[in-house]
Amino acid sequence: SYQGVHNGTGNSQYSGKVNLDTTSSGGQYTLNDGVRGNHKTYNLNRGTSGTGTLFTDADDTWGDGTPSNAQTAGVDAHYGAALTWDYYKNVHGRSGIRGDGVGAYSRVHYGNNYVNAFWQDSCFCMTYGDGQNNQRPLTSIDVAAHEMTHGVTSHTAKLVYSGESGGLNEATSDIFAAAVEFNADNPNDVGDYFVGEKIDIRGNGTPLRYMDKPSKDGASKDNWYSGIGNVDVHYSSGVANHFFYLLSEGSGAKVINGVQYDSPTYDNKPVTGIGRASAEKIWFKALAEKMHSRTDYADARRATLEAAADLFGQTSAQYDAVAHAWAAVNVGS
Ligand code: ASN
Ligand code: ZN
Repeated sequence: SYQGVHNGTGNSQYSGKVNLDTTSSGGQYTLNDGVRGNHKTYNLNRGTSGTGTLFTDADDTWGDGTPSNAQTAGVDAHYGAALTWDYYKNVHGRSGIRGDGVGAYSRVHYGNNYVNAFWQDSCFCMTYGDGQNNQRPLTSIDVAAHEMTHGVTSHTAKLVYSGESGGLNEATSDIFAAAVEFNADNPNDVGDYFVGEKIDIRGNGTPLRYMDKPSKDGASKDNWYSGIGNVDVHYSSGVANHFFYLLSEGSGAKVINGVQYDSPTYDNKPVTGIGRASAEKIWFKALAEKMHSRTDYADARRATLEAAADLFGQTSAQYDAVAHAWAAVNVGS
């Protein structure tokens, strides 16, 4: 759920009309979230360095839902950061990316027609391009949560961004992107196991990634194989995304929030899901307490089994489901 004071109102591009937490200063309002570690949102105005200008507004009503209004991307980014903050705080008891209550900051309108978004440890900040023709800023809830989660990973397991650990790093961002979107409970952006379905990065309405069957994107891997460490981390992530989907929802056909999924298994054995909430708890505990910079898929299996044992016991259905879900993506003992 979305907490805070909500003095402001935003007209976002992807999530409808949203509440915002802003700060009143000198007769104006700024996109500075005083209830979430002073997380600020800046307008780079197509620049590529520094912080540009902090968004300000006279009446605390921001954006108009279209990319022609410069505030709109700021609304989506500020809202996504707030939802992600609330998710880590409410669900995992973590206060901010470092767990110290200090906010990061967001920068929108990076460059010209820039079709990406990214997290940087160096600035403790996340940055968003405006997409094709500067019409589709990469500021949807799931993309914001994905980027902010890179910060969380950097301050927990510190998974190295290459090889199998890189795939696990990417998957961690996709897993919590889905979790934040589900937890947001926003009728204009309902939860799903896709990444980037709102930003239409391909221009044909398809998502950037699919967690139930990652290979649907034409590049991501559904199952582990020897040598997967040599593929791009955004595709080797498919194995863990698929694991997480199976652990949460189980194999086979399923409709969630009106969306049809159909998740296959490598071993052709069915997997019974344990629900998102338990799966999220297991992945977070594994990330925060069991994984390290060089964790590979075999290590991730052990880490999540240990987390499941700690949380639910070694004879629990949850523990068994973790083992079955890893077997279903070809990660064995
Ligand atoms: N948007 C990409 C990501 O967060 C940027 C990158 O390749 N690191 O994964
Ligand atoms: Zn990423």
